[in-house]
This record gives sequence, structure tokens and C-alpha cells, in this order.
Amino acid sequence: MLEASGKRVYSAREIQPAFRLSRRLSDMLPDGTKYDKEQQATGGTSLMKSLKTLVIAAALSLGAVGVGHAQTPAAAPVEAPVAAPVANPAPAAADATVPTAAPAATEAAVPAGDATYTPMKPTPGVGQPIDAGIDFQPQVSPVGEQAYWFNHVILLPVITIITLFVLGLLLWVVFRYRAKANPVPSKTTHNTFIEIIWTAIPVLILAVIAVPSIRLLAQQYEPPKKEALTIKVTGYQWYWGYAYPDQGIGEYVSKMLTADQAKASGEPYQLAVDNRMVVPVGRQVKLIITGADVIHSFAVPAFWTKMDAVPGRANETTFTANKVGVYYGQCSELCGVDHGFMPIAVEVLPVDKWEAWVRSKGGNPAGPVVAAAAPAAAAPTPAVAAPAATPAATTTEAAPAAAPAAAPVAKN
Ligand SMILES: [Cu+2]
Repeated sequence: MLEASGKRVYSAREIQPAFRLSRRLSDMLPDGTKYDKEQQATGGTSLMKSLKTLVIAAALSLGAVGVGHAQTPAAAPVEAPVAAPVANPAPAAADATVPTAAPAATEAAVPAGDATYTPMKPTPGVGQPIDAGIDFQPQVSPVGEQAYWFNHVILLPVITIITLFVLGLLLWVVFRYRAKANPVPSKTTHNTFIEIIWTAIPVLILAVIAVPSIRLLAQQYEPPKKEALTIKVTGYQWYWGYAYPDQGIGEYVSKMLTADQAKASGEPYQLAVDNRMVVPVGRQVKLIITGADVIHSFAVPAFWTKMDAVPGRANETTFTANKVGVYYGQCSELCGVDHGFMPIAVEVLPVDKWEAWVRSKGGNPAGPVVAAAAPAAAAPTPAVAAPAATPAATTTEAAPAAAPAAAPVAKN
């Protein structure tokens, strides 16, 4: 079709096949982000993994709700002391426990002596940037230590030697073969020996580097161990949300402190936050990372951890912090106007102190154990409860029908 201006205009019918083709092509392509890189590295099938991720994410979010409800009565007294130190308690837990916790709070103001938590002071120069620093932060995770070693023992020396060698060659050529010193230039075009050397040596160097490099890459994407602590991380414009589904700690929000607040708490401004992520020392942490609005990136340099937080995706990464302390990080994906003001603070505590923190949040430190035992323990409970409830409860036909069926189970 030709317009009056002579410009070609396409009718809907003409365009349709092209649309269909592009649709088909985009269906065939995996949507590429970091997670796919990860999948390629582990050699997994992308579709299966995304499905698995979805199922895990759904199970986690359901688990968080379920555990939260199940623990409400038990958590009530423990919840009481939370109000004082923590500014932003888990919304779900707080709502559920408010009626029961209120009287308990006044009576038992100081129950469970170990359920107290005061934020730790950071160590200057550790887990945070230093003035005029050019090196990586001191690493406190096994992967970080390995990466640090790889960089300082292998990469930097190799880079330095190659750079100096090439610079030397250049200077030698520039001075020795300048027009004045070498009036009759050589007309050599081939030298088989040199050509083999300058191909083989770089190949050898790359092959040598590949060994620790691939080992490090594989280590970073190793699936988490069974006993890993799961934390769900959500990036928001412009703060972070953390939840501990296995411990029954619903999502709480972590926001940057103002300059005055940071000064008062002796922490670096623009890194200090009101509610930190708190993890036990030496235990692997599995992070399930997602974004709520735009793409963010969860990064803590001292752990060698960085993973994109993508809306609609559950990215996974792990770290194990081997030193007690406070470690800071930042959102590392340009995510909007306050991108530079959504820092991350991770506090690594001895196990007993971490457990105290979990209790101060109204959670159960032995989360996964309880979760694993729950199905087995829960099975007989309804069966026992059913016959007892039958006479009292007037639930018509369902009750008598359920009672005989439940009775034999209860006996066993
Ligand atoms: Cu961000």
C-alpha cells in the first residue's frame, strides 16, 4: 500500500505473518537474565529449573504464612520484648499477636533472659569501604577467600607480567628499530616459529587460568546444603525486605538511617540501616532473592555475594560468613532515584546470640527441625482431636462419619 506521500504503509494483513514469526521466535528463546547464565553454568534445563523455582517460591511463601499462623500462640509471650528494640517488627506476626501479647507484655516484661538483642557495632575497615582503598574488602566467606586468592595470586601477577612484557617489547621495537637506527627495514612477513610461540603461550596461560576460574565459578553456584538457613530477600524502591520462612519471621523492612541516626549509632552513613539481616556465623545462608517493582541487586562485597533481584523471578544464591561482625553492602543495579540509598547491613552473630535475635523477632530458631517434624506430628493430632470434638461440636453429618474413620488411626 502506498500513502499519498509515497511512503509505504503496511496493512494489518501484511504485517500479521511477521508478527507471528517474531512471536514464535520469542517463544523459542529463553528470557535471558542472570539466572539463565547460572543455569547454563550448571548445565540444567532452563524450563524445568524455572518451574522448580516457581514451586519453591510458592512453597516458601505458603510456608511463611503457615508457620506464622501455627506459631502464633507459642510466639505470643516471646513477642513481648520485641516492641522495645525493634522499630519495624514483622507485620504479620505483630498483627496476629497484638491482642494476646498486650497483657503479657506488661506482666512479663523481662521473660526469657536470652531473647534480648542489641545491634552490634561495626569494626572500622571491616565489611565496609575504607578511604582511598583500592583492594577488595577482607573476605569472610570461603568463596570470597578463594576469589580473593585467585585474584591476588593468579590474575594480578599474570596481568602484571604480560603488561610489562608487552610494554618491554614495544619499547624495544620503538627504540631499536626506529628509522634512524635501522635505515634498512626488514621485509620479513612470516616466521613460523614465532607464530607458533605467540599462539601456544597465550593458550597455555588461558588453560592454566581456566582451572581455578571454573572451580570458583562452580563453587559460587553450588546448590545449598540441606541445613542452610533460608532468607527471602525482596528489593523495593528503595529499601529491602527480609523474611525467615523456616523460623516463622515474616517480612520486615530494612531502611537506611539518616545521617544523624547513623552518627548516633556509630555506623557509617548511607550504609547503616534500621533493621539488619542477622545470620549465624559458620552456617550456610541460602538467599531467595526477588524484586517487588524493578530490578535491584543484592550485593555484600565481604561475602563475595551479588545477585539480581528481578520481579517475578526467584533467584538463589548462598554465602557462609565465617567471622562475627557487621558487613555492609548496597543495591547494585540502577533502580531509580534512591538507588544509592538502599544499603544492606548483615550482622553475623554467634549461634546462641542469633537464636536470641530470632526469639526477639518472635521466631523459632529451630525452624527447619520443627517444619520437618510437623507433618509427622500433625498427622495423629487431628485424628485424636476428631473423636473428642464429635460429641461437643454440632457439625452434623461430617462428625459421625469422621469419628469411626479416625478412631482406628488414633489407636495406632
Ligand atoms: Cu535497588
